[in-house]
Amino acid sequence: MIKIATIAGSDASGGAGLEADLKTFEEYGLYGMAAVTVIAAMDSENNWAHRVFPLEEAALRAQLDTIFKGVGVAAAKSGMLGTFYAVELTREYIETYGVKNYVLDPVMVCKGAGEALNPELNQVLEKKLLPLAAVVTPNLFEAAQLSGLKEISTPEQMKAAARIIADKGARTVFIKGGAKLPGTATALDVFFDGKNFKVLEDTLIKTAWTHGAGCTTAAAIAAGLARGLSVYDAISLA
Ligand code: PXL
Repeated sequence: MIKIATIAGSDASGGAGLEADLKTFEEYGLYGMAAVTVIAAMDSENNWAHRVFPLEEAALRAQLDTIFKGVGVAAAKSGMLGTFYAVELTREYIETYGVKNYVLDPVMVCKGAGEALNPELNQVLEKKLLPLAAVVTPNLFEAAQLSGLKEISTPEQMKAAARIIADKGARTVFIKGGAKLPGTATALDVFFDGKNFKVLEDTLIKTAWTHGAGCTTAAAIAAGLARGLSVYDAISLA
C-alpha cells in the first residue's frame, strides 16, 4: 500500500487534527500513520475553549523514528506543531528522509480562538518549514502572518500574499479564502506555483460544520500527491 504520515495534534472531538487526517487518508485508500505533537481538547468549564497539552520531545522523536526510519512514506503533512522542538524535529525528519511530497498546514489559529497561538513559534515555522514545503496551505489569517500583509480581503490581496510566501521558499502556495473573504458569493481559493496563478471557485456551502476543514484539505492534498497526482490536480481534487 501507499504510505502517508501526519505530524499533528490530536483533536479529541474527532473533527480536526490527526483524526481528520487519518480519516482523509483512508478515503484515498492509503495506509495512514500519525506522530502526535500535542493533545487538544475543549474545556467544558470555560465555554469549550481549546486546551493544548504538548507531548514531550522524546515521545515525538520516537514516533518520527518509527514512521520515517521504520516504515517510510510517499508523502507527509504537518498540522498543529505547538512547540519549538516539534518544528525543529519536523524539519529534521522531512529533510533527513528527503520527503519531497511534504504539505505544510501552517496551523496558527483554531476556529473561534481568533488570536495567533504563538507569534514567535510562527516565525520559526516560517523559517524552517516553508522552504521544505511542496505545498503550504494558509487560511487568510495565516497568509497575513506569513506574508506580513496587514489585510487580505480581496482576491488581488490573496495573490499578493501568495507571491510573497512563495518568495520565502514554498514551492506552491494555496491560500484558502473559503467563506471568509468579505462579501464573497462563492468559495474562493488562490493557487500559485511561483509562475502561474489560478483562482479556484466553487459553490459556497452555508454551514456551521466547518471544524477541521483546513486539516482535511491539507491531508487530501498530501494524499493526492502520495497517489502521484500533479500538485494542481491534488489541490483541485482536495
Ligand atoms: O483546525 C485547526 C486545528 C488543528 N489541529 C488540532 C486542532 C485544531 C482546531 O481545533 O484541535 C489538533
